[in-house]
Amino acid sequence: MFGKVLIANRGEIALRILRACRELGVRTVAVHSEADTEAKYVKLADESVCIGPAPSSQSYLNIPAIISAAEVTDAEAIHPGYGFLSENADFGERVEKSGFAFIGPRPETIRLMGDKVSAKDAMKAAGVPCVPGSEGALPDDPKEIVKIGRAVGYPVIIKAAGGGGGRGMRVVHTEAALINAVAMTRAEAGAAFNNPTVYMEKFLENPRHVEIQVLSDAHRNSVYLGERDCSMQRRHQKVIEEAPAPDINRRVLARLGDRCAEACRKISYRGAGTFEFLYENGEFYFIEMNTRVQVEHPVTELITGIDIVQAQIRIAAGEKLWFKQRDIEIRGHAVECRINAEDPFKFTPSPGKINNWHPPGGPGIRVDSHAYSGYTVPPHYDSMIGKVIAYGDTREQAIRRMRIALSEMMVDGIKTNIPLHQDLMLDQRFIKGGASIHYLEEKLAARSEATKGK
Ligand code: MV4
Repeated sequence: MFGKVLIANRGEIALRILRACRELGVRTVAVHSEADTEAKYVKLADESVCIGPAPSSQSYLNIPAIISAAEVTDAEAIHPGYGFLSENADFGERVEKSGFAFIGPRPETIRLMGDKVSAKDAMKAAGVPCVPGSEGALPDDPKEIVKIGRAVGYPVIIKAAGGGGGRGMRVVHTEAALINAVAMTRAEAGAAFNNPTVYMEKFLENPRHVEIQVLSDAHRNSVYLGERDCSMQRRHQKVIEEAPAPDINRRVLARLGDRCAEACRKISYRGAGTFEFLYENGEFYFIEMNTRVQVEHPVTELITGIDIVQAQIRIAAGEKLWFKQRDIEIRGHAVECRINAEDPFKFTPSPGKINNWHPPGGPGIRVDSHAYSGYTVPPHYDSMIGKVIAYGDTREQAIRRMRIALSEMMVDGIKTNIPLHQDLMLDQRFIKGGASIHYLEEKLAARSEATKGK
C-alpha cells in the first residue's frame, strides 16, 4: 500500500478520499487554492500545499503545480477525484511519467473513452449494446450523411466525439434539417473541443439514465456493482440518484452487468468506472463511459457494502480484487440528494457564509459534506456543498428516511436546494419510480408556469 497519497481535488470528494486514506493507514496531502485555505479537509490532512489562486485554471487544473506538490511532499500516488483533471489523459500520463501512481485507469483508456466515437467502437466490439447510428464518425460527403440518416431513421441526434455530458449535441427531426445541423455541430465541436468529428445516433425520445458501476484490477479481474438510476436531472446536472434502478428486470440487468465486466477485461480496464446507458422500452443502449469516481458513488456503496474509493486506491497499489462477482449482494435501497448552494426556484448560485450547519442523522442516513458552521462557500466553484444519502430495506423506507433527514437539516446564511428535494420526496411521479430524464425539467416548467407573476 502507498505510504502517502496526494488528493488533487476539493470539497466533499477531497474529504471522502481523505477518509478512505485514513482507513487504509495512508498519509494524505491536500492541495488547495487560495480560496480553500480554511477548508476542513485541508486542516484534517497530514500536510497541505497551496497550489495557486482561486480560479481553478490556476489551481485545481494547474498540472505543474500539482506534480510539484507531490514531489515536495514525497507522495507516492495522486487521486484526482471527479471533475477537474480526473478524466484528463495528459494529466494521468504526466503523473505516471513523474514517477507517481495515478489512482484511475491507464492514460490510454482515459483517452479511448474521452473520444466518444472510439469509446462506442470499443464497447460495441466488446459486446456492450449501443444506440443504433452511424458506423463511427460521419463522413464529409453530404450524400453519404443523408443516406446514413435514412438508415438510422428520424429523429436522429448529432453528437461531437469530443463532447459528452450533454455538451456538443443537436437533435434533428427531418432530412431537410440534417446537413445544416451536422455543419453547425461540427463548427461548435471544432471550437469547443478542438475536434470537429461528429457521429449520428437514433434519438431516443423518453429514456431513463441508468448506469453500471464497475471495478477492475490490473490482473484482469472485473466486477460490476449493480446499477444506479440518475434520471432526475436538470440541464445535465443530476439532482437525485438511486440504486437499484426501480422497476427493471433483474435478469436483464445482470446480463448487462456481466457484459460491462467482460468489456473491462477485454480492454484491460483498471480502477473504478461507470458505463452510462439510456434505457427505453426494456432495452439498454450504451452512450458513454466515465473513467472516474462519480458524485453518486455512495448509493452503490450502501447497497453493496463496498467502499469504492478504498477499492480505487487498493487497485492502483496493485492489489487483486478481494471478492468475486458471486460475493456481491445487492441489499436494500439508497437515494441520494445533492445539496447545492443555490436558489431553490431560480437555480442561481448562492455562495457565502454558512452561519449554522445542522446535518441530519439517524438510522440509514449518511452525509458526505465538507461544510460546517462558519464555513464560507466560495463563489469560484461548483455549487454542490454536500450530499445526503438515505438507505433503507426498501425504496419506500429510504424515501421516508430522506424526508425526515431533509426536515432535520438546517443550513443558515445561504440558499440551498433543500426545498426542491423536499418537494421531490413528496412528488407522486418520483415516488412511483422510473421517471424519464425529462421529468424534472417538465415538472419545473409546470411549476414556474403555475407561479407566474406571484
Ligand atoms: C442521447 C439522448 C437521446 N438519444 N442520445 C445527454 C448527455 C450525454 N451523456 C448524452 N445525452 C443524451 N444522449 C440519444 N441517442 C438524450 C440525452 C440526454 C440525456 C441523457 C442522460 C441524462 C440526461 C439527458 C438529458 C437530455 C438529453
